[in-house]
Amino acid sequence: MIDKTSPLPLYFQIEEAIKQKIDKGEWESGSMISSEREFAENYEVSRMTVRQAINNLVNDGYLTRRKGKGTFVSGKKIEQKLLGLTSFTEDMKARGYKPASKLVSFQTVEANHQLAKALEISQHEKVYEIKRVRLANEIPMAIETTFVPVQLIHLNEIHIKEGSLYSQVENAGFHIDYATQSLEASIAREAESEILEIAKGAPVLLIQRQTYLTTGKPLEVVHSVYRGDRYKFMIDMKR
Ligand code: 16G
Repeated sequence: MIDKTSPLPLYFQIEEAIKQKIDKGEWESGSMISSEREFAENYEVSRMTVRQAINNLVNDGYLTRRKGKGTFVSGKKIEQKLLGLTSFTEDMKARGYKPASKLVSFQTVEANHQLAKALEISQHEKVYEIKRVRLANEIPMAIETTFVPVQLIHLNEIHIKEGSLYSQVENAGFHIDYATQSLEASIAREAESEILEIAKGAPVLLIQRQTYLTTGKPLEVVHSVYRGDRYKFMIDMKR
């Protein structure tokens, strides 16, 4: 399986061999993989070589390291289409995951210049600032900070904690129309890495969404940090 005469680097060959086992389902998600030492003995390579292959697979999201426990096969990445305007709750339910939120903070703050402009309100007007960790099957997926004008809608903290923002908005009789969204690559800072249970410096996706109601009024400005190892965004294109 490992060909020492091949021009392909050994760590790369090991990486490919492990990927194949995961893709074929021979190694189930959630199962623990052998130790570096065992791999090194099996493949007759150095532990350094094994470590490099495993590091790459962790960075690509195939494997997950849990402190003091070992290295495990990750679940499949969550694929999210960037076509329909959906909520986190809807996205997770559609994939058979149980959505949940950890409410970090729920408060009203004064809009600064930038936020006021985006939400089309006057500066210093009150906005809800909601910080949530979004979970799927109890695994943290993203950190979200949402700003909603207080004058637009009264939000219920308990509902935000236990349910969905979009359902609360729609139950209040508003219709969500469209959103503009940007995605960019970044790395997890220390605080983010702790919340998301990933290594500091691990890849993350920064997403900003601005959502509008059918009345044309902005509903929300959202800054989110998504785990790069668990998320894959899909875009359909047509010529
Ligand atoms: C998604 C949206 C976010 C929205 C939230 C509502 C992205 C990047 N963001 O997470 O803008 O506020 O859904 O979710 O997709 P909820 O209705 O479950 O609270």
